[in-house]
Amino acid sequence: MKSKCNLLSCTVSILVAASAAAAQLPAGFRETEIASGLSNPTAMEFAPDGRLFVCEQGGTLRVIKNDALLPTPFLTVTTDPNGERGLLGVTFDPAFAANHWVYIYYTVPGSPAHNRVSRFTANGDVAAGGGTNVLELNDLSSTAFNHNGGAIHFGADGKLYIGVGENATKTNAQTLTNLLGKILRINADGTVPTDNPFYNQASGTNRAIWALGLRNPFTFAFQPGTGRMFINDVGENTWEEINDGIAGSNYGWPNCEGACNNPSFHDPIYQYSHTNGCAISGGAFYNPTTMQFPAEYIGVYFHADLCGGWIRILDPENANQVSDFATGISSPVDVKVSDDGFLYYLARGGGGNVTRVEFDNTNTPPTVVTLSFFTTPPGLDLMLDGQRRTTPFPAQSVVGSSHTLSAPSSQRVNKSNYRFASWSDGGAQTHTIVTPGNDADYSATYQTKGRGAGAIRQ
Ligand SMILES: [Ca+2]
Repeated sequence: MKSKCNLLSCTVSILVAASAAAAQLPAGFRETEIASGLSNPTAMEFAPDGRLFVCEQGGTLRVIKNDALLPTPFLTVTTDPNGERGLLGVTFDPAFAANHWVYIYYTVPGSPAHNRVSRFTANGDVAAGGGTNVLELNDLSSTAFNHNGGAIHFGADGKLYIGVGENATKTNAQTLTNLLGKILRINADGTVPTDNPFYNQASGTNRAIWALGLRNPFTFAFQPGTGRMFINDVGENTWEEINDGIAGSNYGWPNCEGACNNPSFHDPIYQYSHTNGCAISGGAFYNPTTMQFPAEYIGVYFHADLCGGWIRILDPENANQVSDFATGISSPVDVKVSDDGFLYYLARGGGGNVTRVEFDNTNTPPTVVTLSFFTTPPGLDLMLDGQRRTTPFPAQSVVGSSHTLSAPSSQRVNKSNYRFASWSDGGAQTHTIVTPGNDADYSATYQTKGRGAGAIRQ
């Protein structure tokens, strides 16, 4: 599918046929739908306090608190929701706990319309008062409603980074005279840091340009701990890109889509073709405060594709190798990892929902059963894994594990001599048992030897 089908508007047709069927996940993982009925959701972000904020394209910012979608929006802005425009991004000030500042990216309606970053102050679960405009972006085309970007996140340097699309005018991506087709970097108050890479080449607001040559950086992410940045750039006809976010980089659009081996441009660290999807649409590193997934997931980069309906993982520690994670998701637009170690995905299809993926570690510990060992007559000894023990005795054992069980040939107890005769399970005198799924008994029958009726003569 070609992405001339726009990033968000393309999903309208998908949405019609969508159902909220569960995703297919790797063994050991399960998922739970946390919220549904979200209207054309576009992006989500966790507040430092664990609440999950979700943007609806039409201008409402919703709050999911304690696994419940609150009926009252955090805020509603008047926006232009045509095509890929609308409320497209949300993030939280690094000092949110103290200042309660929430930032959004949305399209201000008008002739022409333009995109804006605005800051609101939280009062509990709703915004108190109106917004403070932090950054006004360039006027948008009156005919092209696509390629708006919209992702906003704070870097480890405390600066606000903003992904801006080229609004379907390809040349925008290569000029330092506007903010379109770029990653921007600003201070939280909207001023431009003087150490920005093009500060001395660009003028005015364009000094906010931090990287260029992008088509539609709809999503990007910072890795907790390292501060490393991955930028997802939505391609046109062939390639979806994951790019290493490096100050001053030119990522090549429109001179190239995907890798082009031109030293003027930074090639993507990974690209996939449109045989696998149509638009890369969400990124999150798995570096939570509390690990919930198995150790091999530490540091991987979850990313999704809108039309492919999948989430895959890229492993930066393993040569950027990519492997499957989830499939069967109806138009995923964002993925996030919570501090407590769960993966959340935001799906535009299926009526608009947020789903949490958990690793089902309750089934992971090996199952233990009790094996009980007896002799007839009771009180004789047996050898379990080389240790001689007097019957009867129990032993805890992991299902499926092996043990060596042996009955001494002859034993003398209370002045009587006994000789091994048989095992209850039919095994040889020394044999291997594999622990079954349930508690089990093993009994050795001995016969007396020497004098007495029924004794075996030596
Ligand atoms: Ca590129």
